[in-house]
Amino acid sequence: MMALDILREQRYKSAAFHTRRTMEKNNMIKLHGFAVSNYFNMAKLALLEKGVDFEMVNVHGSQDEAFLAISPRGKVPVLETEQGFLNETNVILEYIEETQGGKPLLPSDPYERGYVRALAKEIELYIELPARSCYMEVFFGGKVEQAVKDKAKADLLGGIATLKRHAKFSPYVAGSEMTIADIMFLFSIDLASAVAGKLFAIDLLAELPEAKALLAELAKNPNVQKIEADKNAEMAAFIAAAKARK
Ligand SMILES: N[C@@H](CCC(=O)N[C@@H](CS)C(=O)NCC(=O)O)C(=O)O
Repeated sequence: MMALDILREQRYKSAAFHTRRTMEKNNMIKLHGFAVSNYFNMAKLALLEKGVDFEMVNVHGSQDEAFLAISPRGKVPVLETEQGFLNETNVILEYIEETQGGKPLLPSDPYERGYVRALAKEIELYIELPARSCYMEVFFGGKVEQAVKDKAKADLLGGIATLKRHAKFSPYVAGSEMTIADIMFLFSIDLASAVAGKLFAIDLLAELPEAKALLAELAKNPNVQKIEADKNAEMAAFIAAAKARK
């Protein structure tokens, strides 16, 4: 082969490689959200645990028309797939589980899957959401009405009692393997504990040492550590912006 042909062939191969890379990149899953969002971090941890190649798009929740077009309630995370956008974290976690290989985050047995899903839903509805009603006062220097705080306290205690009754913590929430229930747990319990400590002077996990042990175990996970580092890097700017908005 002449030198020119070799050069042409190399150029062709490199162009084909570049096109393939670009296509792969365009088809790559994109996770929209920001590093301080606990729900965003749930989806991010699932992707990292599975070793999925994904891109992050830094965006905050908003009611802007352009954002509402991809997230109907204006919240993050949003997962951008080849077919379109998906919102709601539990749905995103399920989609990731169904479409991506890597480490399973749901058991194969349908009943066991149901058990994990029930735990994840209980943590979201009965722990994360009541705690969230007080985030404005606990994290952003705002004020929350006493009636809201009273309800949050009763709901949170009910949520923790539910978790104690239903979870296994052996050592993971649903048993011996890490699942989406642990992901929901990890990124809900820390915030809920902060709310309970600061507003009600309660150690939310006092009756649940197994949960404290699991948090300590999960804190050793390199992907959890990466998410924590990314979160801390963005935290000061996020809090300043949130306080300026209030
Ligand atoms: N139910 C939603 C909740 C997501 C959510 O509350 N995200 C927060 C950030 S952690 C958000 O986008 N807040 C912006 C807003 O409400 O304007 C989900 O499961 O994804």
